[in-house]
Amino acid sequence: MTRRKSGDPEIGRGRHALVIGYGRSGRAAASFIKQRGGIVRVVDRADTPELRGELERAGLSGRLGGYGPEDLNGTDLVVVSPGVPWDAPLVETARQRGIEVTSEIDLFFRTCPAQIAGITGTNGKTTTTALSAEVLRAGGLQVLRGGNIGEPVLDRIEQLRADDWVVLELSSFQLESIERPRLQVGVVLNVTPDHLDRHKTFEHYVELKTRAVAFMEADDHAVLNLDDPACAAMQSKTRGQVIGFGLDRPVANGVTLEQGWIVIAGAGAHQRVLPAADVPLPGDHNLSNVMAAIGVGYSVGVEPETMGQAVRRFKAVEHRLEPIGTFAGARWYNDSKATNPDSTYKALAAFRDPIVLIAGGRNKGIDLEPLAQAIAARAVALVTIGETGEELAQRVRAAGLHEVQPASDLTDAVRKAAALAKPGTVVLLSPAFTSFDMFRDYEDRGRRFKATVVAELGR
Ligand code: UMA
Repeated sequence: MTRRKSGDPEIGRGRHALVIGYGRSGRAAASFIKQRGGIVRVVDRADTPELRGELERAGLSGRLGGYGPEDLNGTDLVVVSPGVPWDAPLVETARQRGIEVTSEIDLFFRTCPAQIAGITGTNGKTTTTALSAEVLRAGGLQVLRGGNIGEPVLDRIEQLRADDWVVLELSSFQLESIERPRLQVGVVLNVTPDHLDRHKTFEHYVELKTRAVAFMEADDHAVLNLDDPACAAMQSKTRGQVIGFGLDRPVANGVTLEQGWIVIAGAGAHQRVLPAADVPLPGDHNLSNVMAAIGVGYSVGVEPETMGQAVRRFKAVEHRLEPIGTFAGARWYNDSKATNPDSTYKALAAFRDPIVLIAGGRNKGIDLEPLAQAIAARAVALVTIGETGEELAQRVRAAGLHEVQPASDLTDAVRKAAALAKPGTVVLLSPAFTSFDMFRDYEDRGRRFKATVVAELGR
């Protein structure tokens, strides 16, 4: 595997930067540029006491509560947060004025001295990122984990050495904003319709995901899910060596299932990694995530047995089919990270017991009908929340499930679900929509759900 060229030490130095959006990513970018002697101004559409406090503590000037073209005066670098559309009016105006436009993650790619394994896909990114980091660590490598997983990386770049590995979760928003996202190992887990409010068409969304493998050289590795047609098609879009993985088909070079074992299939013998039954996470989708992480370890040369041990030790990630506890004989799960229908389908398929589902939120331009059909086919009852709640409830009833109750808030949802649950039932919050109608983000939704369940039922 070729080393990356050492990053550009001049990036950020002496620049007059405008950071748009002062969340986790914006804060990391601002601190990086400031440390390098750049001048940073911040703008954010929100204006809250917390944001004001953060800016003050960081010693930065800025404008809160909105922004416009006048904020570009005196600026020669615009840093766009992932949540800000890449074609937002202010960003477009900056381009028209010839101002360089970048992002925290783009600056990271331009500066990073270490090798990067990037994980993208519609669902399973966070679990696979966490798993891949553990697999590489078990192999004795020094690993920095971060990206869309909620851990910015640019402000930690000074820790990195050339032999280290960075394991990055990459969203489509981030991939769109990186000028040259060359990955030494690039994983694409699956691509199903998501974020269409922002990327407009599914084709464009697939194109953005393809960027994870499109910039590779011959000694890089593209780890691709051959069960997924959009990922399988990426084999012809990369110069990297393809490591395939799949549950449903034989894989010539990569990771597959044989007689109940996850195995590495190569040119020579097949090597056993661990029995599928030993994977400590529920559902076939998690088996697929584990195979992808093993593909990452295989690309880098970690021994199969070491990878097997790392997988066995792995604990569920917060908000992804996370067990909360058993109350009155029903098992409760927090799957707040399910912000699209596809991840709710996976959650519904992960259990054999009857499911009382709690779902609903803000729609990102997705057709509700297939979701309603899937819920009616698999759940024994549905409690709806959020903006899509009423419409989802109606459609699920029309699809043939009669035990459907819209809830007015989260506490009401927990009470209604508890009343519907019998011993042996799984009660699952897997919303299928974003959280922004009722919560700060999906983490806020998941934490409040867990707290409400414990407060209501844990006595
Ligand atoms: N803001 C504006 N204008 C806008 C949008 C947002 O000013 O048009 C402001 C908000 O008021 C807020 C700030 O920008 O103060 C938030 O910025 P952000 O939305 O980019 O969020 P960050 O806290 O910087 O977190 C981002 C990622 N967020 C998004 O992509 C929406 C985080 O992914 C990521 O973990 C973090 O950087 C570190 O890399 C979260 C996410 O929801 C988990 N990702 C999406 C997903 O997984 O579906 C892609």
